Amino acid sequence: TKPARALDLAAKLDELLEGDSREEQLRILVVDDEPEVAAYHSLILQEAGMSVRQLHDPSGILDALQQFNPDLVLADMYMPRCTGVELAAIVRQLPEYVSLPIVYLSSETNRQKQFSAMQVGVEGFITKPVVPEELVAAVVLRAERMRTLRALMSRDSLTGLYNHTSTTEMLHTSLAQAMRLEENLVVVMLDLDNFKAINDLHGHMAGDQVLIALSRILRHRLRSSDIIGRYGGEEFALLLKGVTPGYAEKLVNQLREDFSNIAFTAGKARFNCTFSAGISCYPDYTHADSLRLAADRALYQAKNQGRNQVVV
Ligand code: GH3
Ligand code: MG
Ligand code: MG
Ligand code: MG
Repeated sequence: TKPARALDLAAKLDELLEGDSREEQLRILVVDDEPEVAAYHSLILQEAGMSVRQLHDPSGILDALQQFNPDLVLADMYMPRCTGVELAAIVRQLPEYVSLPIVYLSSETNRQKQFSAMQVGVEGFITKPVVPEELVAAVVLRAERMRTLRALMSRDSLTGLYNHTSTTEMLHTSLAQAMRLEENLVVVMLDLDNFKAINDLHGHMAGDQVLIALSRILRHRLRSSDIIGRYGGEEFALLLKGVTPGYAEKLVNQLREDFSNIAFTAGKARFNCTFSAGISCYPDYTHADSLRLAADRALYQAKNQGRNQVVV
């Protein structure tokens, strides 16, 4: 049985994701200078279904965070080269880890010492020797909350698509992946046509319905490995992996046609909306910025040539 949801935010996330698959396994980084102790705690968490990485030398913390991207750090409080408090202080200096939960495993019962640990932003203490069920419950609760918060932060609240910041990050990671796998990566920049006029004529709410409709059709038509971002107000970015620009052009043209046939209503008025799109591709362009700029240039050309079209 699942524990009760800690926050209503989880319900908001489910609504945003609309049946998209959520990453399942929670990732936990276990830091302990004693390998047997680390292995024991790891085993408890793994048996509860979590993905665990062990770190025995706390000086490797930043690399471990970067490579493993955990949802929670479970750290021993006393280690020879670096105390748990020092460890937390190092982690908290970096903006991307300010809200990463850190839980101490410790035999420390001294209130003053626990308090000074709390001051560097530690989420809680679990006393050793651990009761496996308690350890699992304490970790799952905090790690799930972190996972939910991260997912919400990466999404746009109107459409549930990736927001500008996470789309930009994914352009970089997808490009690196494409280079590694020697695969194509297609970037599509897509912008609604004369959208200002739609807002002016039919109201902002009707405009919002158009944005939601487009995001739904994109979700339903693209593969789960493709990335769909709301890049700006009425501008979307698609990252399509392992396809040719020619294939992407056909796909986006089909989407364009189907979208243009949707009849929107606002009061008694009925209206349609179209989009223009520009396409670029790795390996034609080999940097994230040049890929995006090339897709932008193609989009600009599509607009100049009369809108409601796709340019490669
Ligand atoms: P073009 O075909 O050249 O792209 O013309 P356009 O009117 O679409 O472009 P412009 O950049 O002039 O206007 C974009 C409009 O998108 C203006 C802005 O109010 C609207 N917009 C941006 N974000 C939202 C939103 O979240 N909801 C609604 N309803 N409108 C939005
Ligand atoms: Mg120790
Ligand atoms: Mg526009
Ligand atoms: Mg625009």
